[in-house]
Amino acid sequence: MRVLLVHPSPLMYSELYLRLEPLGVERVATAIRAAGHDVRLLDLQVFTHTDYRREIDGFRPQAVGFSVNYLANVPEVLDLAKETKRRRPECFVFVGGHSASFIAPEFLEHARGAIDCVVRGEGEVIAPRVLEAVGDGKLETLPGVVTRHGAGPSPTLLDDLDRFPPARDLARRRRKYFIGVLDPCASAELTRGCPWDCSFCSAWTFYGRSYRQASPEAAAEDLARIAEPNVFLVDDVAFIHPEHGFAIGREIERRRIRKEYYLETRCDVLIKNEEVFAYWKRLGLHYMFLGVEALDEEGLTLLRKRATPNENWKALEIARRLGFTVAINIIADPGWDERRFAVIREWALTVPEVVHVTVSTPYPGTETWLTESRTLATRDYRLFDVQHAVLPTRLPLKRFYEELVETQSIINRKHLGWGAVRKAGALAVKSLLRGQTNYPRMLWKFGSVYNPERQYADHFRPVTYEMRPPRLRAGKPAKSDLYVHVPAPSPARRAERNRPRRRLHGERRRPRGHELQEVARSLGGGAGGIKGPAPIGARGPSAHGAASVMLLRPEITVAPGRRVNTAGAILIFAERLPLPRMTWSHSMSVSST
Ligand code: B12
Ligand code: SF4
Repeated sequence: MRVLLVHPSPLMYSELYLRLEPLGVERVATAIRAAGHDVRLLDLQVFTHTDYRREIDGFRPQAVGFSVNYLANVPEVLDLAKETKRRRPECFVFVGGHSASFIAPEFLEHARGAIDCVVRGEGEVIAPRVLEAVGDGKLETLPGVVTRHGAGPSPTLLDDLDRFPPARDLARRRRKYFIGVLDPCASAELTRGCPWDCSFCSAWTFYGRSYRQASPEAAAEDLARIAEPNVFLVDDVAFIHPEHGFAIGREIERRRIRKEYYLETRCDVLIKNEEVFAYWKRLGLHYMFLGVEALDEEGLTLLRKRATPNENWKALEIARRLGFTVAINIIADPGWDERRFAVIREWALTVPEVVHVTVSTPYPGTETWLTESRTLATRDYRLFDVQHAVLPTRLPLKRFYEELVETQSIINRKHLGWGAVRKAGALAVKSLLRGQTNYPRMLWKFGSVYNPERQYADHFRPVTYEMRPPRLRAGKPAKSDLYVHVPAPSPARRAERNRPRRRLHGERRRPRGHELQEVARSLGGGAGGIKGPAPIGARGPSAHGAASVMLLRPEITVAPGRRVNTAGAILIFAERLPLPRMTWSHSMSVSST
């Protein structure tokens, strides 16, 4: 099949500071390619909609897959999906990615048939299976897949991060990818997921609070394959386990890989694991993003950062001592007034770090989405990009943007424009000499991207697609309302499940009548099906897959091979039986036959 994978356009933030390769799509591309498909990738961060149309007409894809990590890209993808179906009605259109996973039914509703399915969760394993199932009418039985006709079971996690390394060869115009002075810059992933649970973040809810690591060999192998001199590590929190960081580092040294790195981590992780960061400094790690988010205790508690202001300052001191260039982010609350903005400005000018200010934004998939008691001031997806205020502001909206942009620009003058030209100039010249223009351009673009008039005017654009409002609730929401990947049971729960069953005399739950009837019916019916009464251990097909007859009621003792009545004693088990609660009868009956 000819498959086109598409990453949508950049958001405001990426218009200025960075533009990075779509690593998730590249990994999905590897998996699809391994299944024998002809795959192309188009990144609209560096290509245009005209290029997209050209690709649709020239490549004539039989399937188009859109990546929607960012909520603000939803309208763009809906419009492109509709246009694609108009041009090529037979083309299969599917959507995956972080944000799409949290709003699948709503996405399909807006699409009015232009999107065949939304694939929730990680895409590597399931995407090839989706393509295999195109046209067979059973798409919605696959894990994580949602169509207008139904939804499959919860998505499953990739068992091994080493599988499916990114297909970087498919990302064209790679020289366009950069982050600040790291120009050009590739991306890589050493770990996936996050064990913390900050209330404003959906990284942990997407991955069901899981945390996985690539093997040091595979991680280094992947870095060695990268042609660019710089690498952005996309991990949510780098070096949670220092031994993993050291092991990758040793592989990097062994292979003599020389790159400059940028990564993101938490303040408490830097404090606890200072040595691994110091080690990586020697390997080429010069830039890091530290999740500070708020300056005061109250703000940090509200965000459930599980960090104190003291820890944050200590981490900044460590980073300075180790010689890192650090970027930090402060989340501006829409309730801020002029005084509060002034405090942030003053503070930001006294510290050497690069300070970003973003606006507090409840996203589907976060706890704040369900608990934020202020009603949304807008339901326009495009404004959910952390640069717009989507909750009511205490200041008049226009005034809020003036304060926000004023704060951002004063802070920016520290690092961009004429004020910093001496420092930045040499690096810009170096970039230009290498034929790279991303960083030098960034130095002068601030005013055209961040502009209170523009941000205010964005609220008055006609809205074609409106977000479904959250179902507000008091208190902590149930985890089941948040997760995409449902967490695996804890070791204690797993041990309990796997405990050998000695419950031969009625201490367990009896199967409900309708379950028995359903299984008995399926075993009894159909050509070749087992007709009751049947011997214990007999095998045959059933409506639920291969089934075998087993003892269910232990108080009836039956010698192996003896016939029992399906109504009284029985049954099962089937490979694909959709009655997981009956699994216990399998182990019980095994021990009794
Ligand atoms: C790296 C990263 C970035 C990179 C850019 C990555 C890129 N080019 O797409 C940078 C630093 C530029 C960035 C910027 C921003 N980011 Co960001 N980012 C991340 C981060 C930490 C990891 C993403 C990643 O690369 N993961 C690794 C790859 C392998 O996974 P993946 O992309 O999710 O892909 C997998 C699945 O999603 C799925 N999949 C993806 N695409 C497709 C397509 C199909 C067809 C299928 C079937 C499956 C599929 O399969 C993939 C493999 O398993 C996530 C948090 C997270 N853990 O997801 C936040 C995150 C996505 N970012 C977020 C935000 C808010 C932003 C910004 C708006 C603001 C900011 N200051 O951070 C900007 C805007 C960026 C833009 N597009 O213009 C939010 C998204 C919120 C939302 N719901 O919209 C997240 C969730 C972080 C958070 N705090 O909650 N980001
Ligand atoms: S903000 Fe960082 S530490 Fe908190 S849950 Fe998200 S990724 Fe984890």
